[in-house]
Amino acid sequence: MIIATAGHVDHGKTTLVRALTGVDTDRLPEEKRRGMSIDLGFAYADLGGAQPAGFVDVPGHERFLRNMLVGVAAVDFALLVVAADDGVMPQTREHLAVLDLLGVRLGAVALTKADRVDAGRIAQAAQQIAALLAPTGLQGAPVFPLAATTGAGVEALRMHLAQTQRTLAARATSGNFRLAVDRSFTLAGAGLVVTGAVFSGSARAGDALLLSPAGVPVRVRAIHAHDRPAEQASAGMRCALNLGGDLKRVEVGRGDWIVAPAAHAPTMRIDARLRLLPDAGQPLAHWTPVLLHIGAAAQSARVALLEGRSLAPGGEAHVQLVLDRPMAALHGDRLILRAQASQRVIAGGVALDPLASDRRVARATRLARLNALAHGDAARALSALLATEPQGIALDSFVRGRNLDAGEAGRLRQTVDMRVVDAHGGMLALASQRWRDLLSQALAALADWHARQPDSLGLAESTLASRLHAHALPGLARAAVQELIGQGAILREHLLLRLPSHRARLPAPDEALLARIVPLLREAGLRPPIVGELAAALGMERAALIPALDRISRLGYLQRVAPNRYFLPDTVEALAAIAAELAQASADGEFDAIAYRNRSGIGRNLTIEVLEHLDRSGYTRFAGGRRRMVG
Ligand SMILES: Nc1nc2c(ncn2[C@@H]2O[C@H](COP(=O)(O)OP(=O)(O)O)[C@@H](O)[C@H]2O)c(=O)[nH]1
Ligand SMILES: [Mg+2]
Repeated sequence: MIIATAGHVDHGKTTLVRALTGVDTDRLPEEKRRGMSIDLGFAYADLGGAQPAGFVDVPGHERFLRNMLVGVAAVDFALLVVAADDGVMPQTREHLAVLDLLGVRLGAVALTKADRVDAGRIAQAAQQIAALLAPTGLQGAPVFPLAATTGAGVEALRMHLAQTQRTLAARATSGNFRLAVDRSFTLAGAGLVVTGAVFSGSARAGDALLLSPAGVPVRVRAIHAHDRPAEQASAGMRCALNLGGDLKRVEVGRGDWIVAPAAHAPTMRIDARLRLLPDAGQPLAHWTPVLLHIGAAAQSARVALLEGRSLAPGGEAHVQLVLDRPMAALHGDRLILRAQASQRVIAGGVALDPLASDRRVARATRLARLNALAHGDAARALSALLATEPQGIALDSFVRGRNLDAGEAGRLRQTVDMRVVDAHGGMLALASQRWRDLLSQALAALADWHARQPDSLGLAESTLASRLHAHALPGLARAAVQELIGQGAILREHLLLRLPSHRARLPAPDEALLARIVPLLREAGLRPPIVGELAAALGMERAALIPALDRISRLGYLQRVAPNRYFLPDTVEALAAIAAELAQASADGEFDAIAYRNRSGIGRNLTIEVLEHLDRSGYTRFAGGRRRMVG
């Protein structure tokens, strides 16, 4: 269990932590001199649980709010400290607002300096505090009047903490490992040590992790959890990791994350649900500059409003946070915003889409998307998302943004009624119904073609793909066609697709002519005769042959590769196979025309014509004097 203090400066936070743990957390010389906490203090105390409880003592002075925000970023329990003589003060309110925005629901109030006031004042202060807590997540938290300097009343608080620790369920270690670094230092003989709270997952000595958002590989050498050597660092613990790796050229410190590679997702745009505090002062305008805090990190950002022209104090809205440099964030991360001018906390919320796009999408679509993402359960979120995205969802980035580990991602694929397609270098998830629609569209488009062009053998794959309502993603249309071919619902003959029931018929004279042409072309192998030679062999006029060849080609029985030369579809496929072999055999997957000429033996001029035909037919792509296979 991690417990953090909160409250106004001089109300007795540090004194209380010392009374509970025996540790003076004001360890900096400047803190000693000024008698005031500046940075975070850490202490551990055995409350009788399986593990010591971790205490984070935060500074109360408004100038050190940045440090306070780091201290409370990952707490199970908030200890709000209010001096009985002063009562509620500005940082009492501000710290409470922060705890509320972070979603902290477990806590207690220490009413300190009870030795300085009478019972009437204690009752009055307790009442004031209860009213302050009422609209927050800490509503009804118990109040413990005490004097930390004498120890009076401290035992009751300690027993309450021990009782809470016993009943607090161990935090689920789901997700991939993430630790928010709040300190780093070098230990003689050991090297770099970072400390911080583990937000999710677990790690063991020997694990290969990443420094995020920088992306530098590190290795865990040793682990301390709650001040003791440990096998494992798990969610809900404060840990120190001794790290190895090539860390000479990088600075590691507060605000960095140490994460499992699967949780590394630096981002420049975060879509979030935001709540503006009732006492934020003024409405939040579009493009307001802010300081954004996530975990132990803070950096400047702009708030782009996704709904409405401005957000009124006390209101909630979807926003996009636009960053000036990459930040590590994942779905569900709590965020706090401070006004850049006043440095005051003005708003907070939760990250919904950490890998948000800058694509301009219709407002309604975008809001539907964010509402889908707001589901706490990943399977429900994905199902809702699939309903809003007919072109599919990039499954890998959903899984990464949601911080699902391999097991969770596997279960997701089993639970959600979806079809996952390998399209264009990534896994695309589609609602099952949408996939079935796509398949029936393909069959309908083909049937329609056959009805209109009964003489044609069929449709080229690219033409069929362009007739599906999935133009934005050619890979998706191709996957649908492949699936139908695999099922036998569509046949591929030569380069053309047709329904199994379709039998194309040429007009009788053309059919008779084709029957004489096929053997002549076949006999010529990879290098069919030019039209003049073909006409001579058939005993026909060249001028009469050309229109017949064009008619036959339009229906797919021949292919016009060059103005003067017609090929059998089989021959074109054989020529494409040669291209594929050359590409396969070359290190970079590319080949040039000379290699093709040498391999095919069809001569220089015909090589160029054939290769250009393969480009046009979608077999190959030409760039920089070389070709590679498509798909
Ligand atoms: N009389 C009395 N003084 C206290 C009590 N708790 C703290 N103090 C004094 O209040 C001053 C500020 O305490 P400190 O713990 O530094 O406050 P923080 O700024 O909230 O950490 C110190 O001089 C403490 O000795 C208490 O319960 N009774
Ligand atoms: Mg202090």
